[in-house]
Amino acid sequence: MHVDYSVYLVTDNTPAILGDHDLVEVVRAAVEGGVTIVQLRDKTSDTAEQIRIAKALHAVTKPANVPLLINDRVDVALAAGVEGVHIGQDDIGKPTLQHHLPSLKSPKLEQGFEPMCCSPNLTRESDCDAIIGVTANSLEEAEIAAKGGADYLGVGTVFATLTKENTKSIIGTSGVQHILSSLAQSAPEIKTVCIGGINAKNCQRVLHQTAAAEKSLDGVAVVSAIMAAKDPKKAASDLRQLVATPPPFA
Ligand code: TZP
Ligand code: MG
Repeated sequence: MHVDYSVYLVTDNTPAILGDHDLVEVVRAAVEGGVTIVQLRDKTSDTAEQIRIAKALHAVTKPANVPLLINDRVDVALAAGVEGVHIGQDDIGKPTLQHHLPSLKSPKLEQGFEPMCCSPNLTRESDCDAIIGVTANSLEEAEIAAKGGADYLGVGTVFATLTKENTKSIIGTSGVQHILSSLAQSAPEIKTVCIGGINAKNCQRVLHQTAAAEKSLDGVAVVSAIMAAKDPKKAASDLRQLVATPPPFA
């Protein structure tokens, strides 16, 4: 499955970000504007509500061929039949990640742990093709996730952000570059996006500064730059265009 990571939207349903907008309508506008992949990140809704939202988002993303991933919740992803999951280091912990990531990727069932598949109805042996993403705040975390078989890494936090206040570490563009340089040797195939404080003003600079590494980013992941925008469609389309264009100072 070819996945375009260039403009990666991570949702947020908190009033501080979403205001009085409707989540599904914001994602619809963002997809129309050109986001290439979407992650449902919902820290407040219960399981049934998350499945309902995931299905509503999938009705928007699937016809546009935009993959939908669910943050943390393999069960929600399976129930909604979406394309994958994104797993945060804080959410399941390093030893668990190290242990379970290979079984998530493996087409073989491991005891007590269902591998993620595009649809719960698919034959797991043959059709397991889920996208698995993992957050990496450091080189160590990146290497563990890469060894475990992650398809992509969300590298960050690049810049301070109000969206996720308890972020462990701000690594800046130099931190991203450090991780990319090492991955160029150890996991050249793995895809990478950066996250944390990325917006239309800084995305080209971030891509440019980190591309000095032997491995360049495959895209930028944003929450507030689209979810909190007055016009999410325009915000998405601006980002898409900026990411595809070499910066004027290059
Ligand atoms: N993980 C690291 S930073 C972050 C997440 C989910 C939030 C990024 O939000 P924003 O609004 O794009 O800075
Ligand atoms: Mg998480």
